[in-house]
Amino acid sequence: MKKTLAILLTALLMLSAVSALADMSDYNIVTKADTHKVILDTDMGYFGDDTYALMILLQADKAGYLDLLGVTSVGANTTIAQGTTSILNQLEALGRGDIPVAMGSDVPVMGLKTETQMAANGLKEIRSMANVRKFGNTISYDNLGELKDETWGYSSLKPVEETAWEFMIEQVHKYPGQVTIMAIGACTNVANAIMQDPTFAENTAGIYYMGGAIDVPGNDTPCAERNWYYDPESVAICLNANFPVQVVVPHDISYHQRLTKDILDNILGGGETAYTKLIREYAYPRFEENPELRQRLWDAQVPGIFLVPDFISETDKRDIAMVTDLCYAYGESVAWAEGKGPDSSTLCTIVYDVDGEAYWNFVADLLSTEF
Ligand SMILES: [Ca+2]
Repeated sequence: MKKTLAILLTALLMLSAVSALADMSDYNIVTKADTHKVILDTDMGYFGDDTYALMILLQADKAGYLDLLGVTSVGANTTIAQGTTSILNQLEALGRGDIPVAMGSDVPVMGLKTETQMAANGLKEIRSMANVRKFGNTISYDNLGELKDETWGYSSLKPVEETAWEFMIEQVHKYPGQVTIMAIGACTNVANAIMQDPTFAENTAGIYYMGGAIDVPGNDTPCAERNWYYDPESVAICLNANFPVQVVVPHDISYHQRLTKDILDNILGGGETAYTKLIREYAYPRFEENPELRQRLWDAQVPGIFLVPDFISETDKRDIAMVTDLCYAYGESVAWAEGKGPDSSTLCTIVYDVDGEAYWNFVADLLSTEF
């Protein structure tokens, strides 16, 4: 009798596992781990859009949809020290200490502009720039001083010895033609990789950026979006490098894609996983307190359109160039119709929007499934 019950229970468990996976088979996932490797280059915080991008990649890695080779920290929204700590803490909380973390740079390739230079051109000094200027090398990922996040503290995980760009170069040559860089912070690390190794870009599978403001005003200045404003020269270096593919998810997408309580309810309504547990603990309370909250999303769309390009609802090819002259337009991504840009511009695929409902149903299924 006991044996029959055990068989029955096993059969039921298998059935539920199959049905969980069957949900995923509804999606047209075009990538697989054998051939699609990813490095996430991120200005990570806690439960901003970078966290969702990381979670999607970790689960896609676990499911065999792609191979997440590592996560690298870069400037833009945060300092390297803070960003590295955030990556390590969240990887540890999600039980993914197996993913290598490499530290990059929060100092733009041409250095930070001086306060005088910025003021003279009406340019805004954002908080992370001020923090890099103020704290510089006095902080590290395991000693953040007054920038320490008291809720999270420090992780027991450690970054690897290599710099972010050394890690990128090494991995790209290990898997030529297979590694996609997802640059969801400033482009400093990627530019450093390009400058250190002239064959770097051509040996990748391509680059997906979150950056630039195409048909909308910037969010740091009227001209410039945060990630690309932080280090415009690095963006120019990347755009001019010979990546086989350049895909841009610009600031424009955040006008359409917002995280809502309904979306989180949908994610939390599925099976319980390390991901849903963390979301319930750290993300959900803000939405419970204010059910009308609509959190802007930028980076969170990047991994999903890589896995399932069918989610893309509005796209275009444009010639893009970056303004690096020190003037009011510093950091502006200028875009022309295909073939109409100057010689120094680069043809990029722009993703303005996704089918949000399908996208977040996918994320809910992905994050609430045990793979
Ligand atoms: Ca980011």
